[in-house]
Amino acid sequence: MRLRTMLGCALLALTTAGAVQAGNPVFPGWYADPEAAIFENQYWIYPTTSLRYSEQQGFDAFSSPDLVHWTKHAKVLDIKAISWAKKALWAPALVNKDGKYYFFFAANDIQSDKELGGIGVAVADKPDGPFKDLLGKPLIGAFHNGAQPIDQFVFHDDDGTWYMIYGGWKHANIVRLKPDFTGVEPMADGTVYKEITPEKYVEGPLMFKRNGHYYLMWSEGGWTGPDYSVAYAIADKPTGPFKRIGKILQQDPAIATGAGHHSLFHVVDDDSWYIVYHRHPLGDTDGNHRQVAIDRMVFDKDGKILPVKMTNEGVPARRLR
Ligand code: FUB
Repeated sequence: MRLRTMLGCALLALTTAGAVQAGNPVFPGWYADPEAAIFENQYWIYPTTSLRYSEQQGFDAFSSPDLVHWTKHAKVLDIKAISWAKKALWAPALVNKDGKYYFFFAANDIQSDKELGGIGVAVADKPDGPFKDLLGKPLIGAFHNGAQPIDQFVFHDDDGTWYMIYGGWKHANIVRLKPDFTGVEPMADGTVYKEITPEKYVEGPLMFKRNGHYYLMWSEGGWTGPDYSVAYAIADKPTGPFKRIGKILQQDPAIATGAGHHSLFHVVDDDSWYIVYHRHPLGDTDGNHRQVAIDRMVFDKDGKILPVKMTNEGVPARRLR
């Protein structure tokens, strides 16, 4: 049995053992594509506002000291700060570099190279903004290898290289970012936009490195429906080749549907991993009714990711040291 209570912004759950848990969804509201980041000893989540495209006019952020108590930071990036953006602000990707916070986003949902839009980048001095457009134009404003310029993820390799993995419309590219994030530059073999699309890939890529191996994760299926899900592959290089291993997150008829477009918290103290993702409430067929949830992600002894068990309880309180 669990008791639910509203405390501040967070919907909390008390287990019979008395432990405080987040409860899923972790904060109220329709939000999607959550980006998880750890900044200034706090957990941060930067989601897409899951509204009609014309109403997606800014990004809120959420911070927490313990994965349970969340504080909302409204409109940390406002569309008014991006002269070329009109609608469809999607899928944040955040990094901290040299004391500045960089907020990569997609805007305008462009359908061809004739339209203005794509992936942009904004910068701020603090994780809660206010973020200002860095370039005054898209960083990637055209289709390459068939990939719609959306759903960017920024990966910092341990050799110091900054990569961006991105792409909608069933194509994923990897690019090497200039160190000041003002553009892209060729990789060692001269390629600028390298396609790394794995089997069944749709959108929402993410990369991390663990024990010397590069993991590529992505979403499959359609984001408005119940079959949206997350799969992964492992390679020896960030540029692949990536051979699909299988799904690790998908709908559960007892919990929620359409679980996908995720990111990860990695707590290095004890090498624990949390998957932050969006999902639809059971029985709700409105494609924009997406909510952010957190559950544990676990590896087996061989480094394979075990299937994620979605929960209503969420995860126990976990402070950063
Ligand atoms: O939220 C807008 C779009 O929905 C994202 O860019 C896709 O990945 C899907 O989650």
